[in-house]
Amino acid sequence: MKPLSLMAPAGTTRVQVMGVVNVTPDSFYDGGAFRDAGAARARIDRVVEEGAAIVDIGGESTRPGASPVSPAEELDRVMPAIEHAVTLPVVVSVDTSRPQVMRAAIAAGAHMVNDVRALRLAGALEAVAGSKVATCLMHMQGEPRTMQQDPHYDDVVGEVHRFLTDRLFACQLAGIDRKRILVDPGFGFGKTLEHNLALLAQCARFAEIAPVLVGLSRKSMIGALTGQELPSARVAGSVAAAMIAVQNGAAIVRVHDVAPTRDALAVWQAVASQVAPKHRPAGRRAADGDED
Ligand code: 9MG
Repeated sequence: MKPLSLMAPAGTTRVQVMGVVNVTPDSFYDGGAFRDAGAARARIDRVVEEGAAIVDIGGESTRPGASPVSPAEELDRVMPAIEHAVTLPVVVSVDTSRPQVMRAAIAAGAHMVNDVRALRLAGALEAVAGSKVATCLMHMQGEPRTMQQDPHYDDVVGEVHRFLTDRLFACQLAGIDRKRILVDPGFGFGKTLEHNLALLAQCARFAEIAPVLVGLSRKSMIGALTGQELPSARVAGSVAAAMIAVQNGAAIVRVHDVAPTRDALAVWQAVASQVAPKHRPAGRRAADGDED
């Protein structure tokens, strides 16, 4: 199948929705409901029907406190789902940090590697460089098991910006064309609520580096801001956060709730594509012959 385009053409504002498919038994966000291969296929079909341009398939939880799984287990979880997804009209992303999983997914036809470790594991840069796939480089301070224990930055936006710039440079040195690269500030990955809010408010800074992908969906920062304990009750807050990110320059939003995000984006997109009339000083009315 022909790979679908990931990036909107320059000068356009087409924002894309990436639907989350966690094939894990312990996902914080969806209760691991999609671990069974049939259920994972049904979830992928639903995400595509609801309008996701990209599906992001992961077999290892990266939620705070999560422990790693073996490479064999990760492959067992994700490969059947990837083999199904590549038969559908959607960009297929594999959410992994392991080069062997990247290679297997790419060989099966995946179009993108989403790596919360920004291709820092040995062999990961080479796995992507030896292919034509797109990649998302995410910032994370620490490792999932301990990252939320005491995150600290002197200047969170500056430090995340520097990290992503350095990783982009490392990718280019390894032979990955920068047109294939997206960056992600990594909301909730070794960050307090204040860090996350600063990053969201200044998301446009990261768009200076590369197209920006954000994942805010159902995260604890949304719970903290709304008082919603249950991740499934955080949909409205998540959609609001995604729209703020888009307003601040994000190109791709990674979400659990595709349909409500798609609808909110349709409204945003309609307004964003309006051409603003020229400002007239107060008290002056348009007259025939006025140039506009
Ligand atoms: C896998 N995963 C979980 N959260 C994520 C986020 O915020 N961004 C990206 N790129 N991947 C994520």
